[in-house]
Amino acid sequence: MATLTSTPQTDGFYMPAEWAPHAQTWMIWPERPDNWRLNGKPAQAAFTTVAQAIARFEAVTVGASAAALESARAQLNQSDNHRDNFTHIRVVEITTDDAWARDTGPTFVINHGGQVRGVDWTFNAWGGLDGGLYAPWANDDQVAARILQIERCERYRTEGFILEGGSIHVDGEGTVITTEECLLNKNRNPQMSREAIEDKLRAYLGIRKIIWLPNGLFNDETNGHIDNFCCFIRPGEVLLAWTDDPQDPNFERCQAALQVLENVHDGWRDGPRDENDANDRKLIIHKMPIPGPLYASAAECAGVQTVAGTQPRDPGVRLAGSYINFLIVNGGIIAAKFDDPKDAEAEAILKRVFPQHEVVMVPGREILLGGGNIHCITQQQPAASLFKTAGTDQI
Ligand code: KQY
Repeated sequence: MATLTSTPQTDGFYMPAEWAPHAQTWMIWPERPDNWRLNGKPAQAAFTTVAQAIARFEAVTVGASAAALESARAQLNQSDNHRDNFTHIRVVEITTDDAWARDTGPTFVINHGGQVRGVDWTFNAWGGLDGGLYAPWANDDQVAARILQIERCERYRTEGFILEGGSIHVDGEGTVITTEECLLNKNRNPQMSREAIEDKLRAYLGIRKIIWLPNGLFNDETNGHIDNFCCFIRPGEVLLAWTDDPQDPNFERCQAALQVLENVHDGWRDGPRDENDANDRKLIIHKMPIPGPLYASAAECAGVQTVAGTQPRDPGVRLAGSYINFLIVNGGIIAAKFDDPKDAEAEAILKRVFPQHEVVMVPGREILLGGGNIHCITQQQPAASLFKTAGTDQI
């Protein structure tokens, strides 16, 4: 399919909210032994649980290397429980460097005619040679193009502009939320001003309003991705990771984020307006506790191969555990639990803020040991519509 030289914004495309109907969710099989302990076996079991949980609600496609293709297919479609009720999980060959579909997959955009295209951001492994998590990353930078080719979707490529899907959350009505810690980091697009980066977000996400939180979660390996810290649950409402403990290194981060969310003003280019989101709503803010503090055990760290240039594993380093890192699917919420005392409260909050969805909590520790969680390892593909939607002129 064609690589387009225009932008989604000029073509009338925009990124829909995660709760808009999905055609499917994409994942990538974890294989990298210097990130996933014990040659990825426990992570493969954890990814399988996530994939099967999603496949109860919508189709799932998993990319795996040629060498792992058959093993992945067998594991993903094996069921110990005759009551498991998931649809067959498709496995396709994709050569990758690791397993983070949120960040290496395309950001899908739609228009009011029901068409779906994809944005292929340039990827540099969360910082390139300045704090990035591994090198080389050339295979990962090809993932979005490969997925779009498989799906026969037209592609926008932001050549040279670095961004990961985990660093943005949209409400589908014109507002994006992100962090300065990540998008303004000198290891992403150091040559660009904040205004130039905002222009890119408008052009490729079809949004009008940008909410900048100062930081993401403490010790997040991604330089503070928003998807581990704060997300939209519906237009005008956000869920924010929260601690009341002043000793927690997240305390100042949460306070600073709340301050922004409670006082967002004017993100418009064409003149100041006293407003909150792109539709002039004041945000409703829900708080979500942070699990732990969680740490990897010495035994868990010992199972990860040590390779120069790859993120080392150390039991003294706090893990960036979060209940925010969930995926919204068609009719469901797939969220991580950590065998932590706060799991029950997190589940109750998710059920309260998503009363129309079935909340499914699955074990997240093994994914967290690799540096992320359920949202980070998934990428939703919006449903194409054969019929023109009513649409609005607001986007
Ligand atoms: O959380 C993510 N979006 C990616 C984390 C990558 C960690 C690699 N060790």
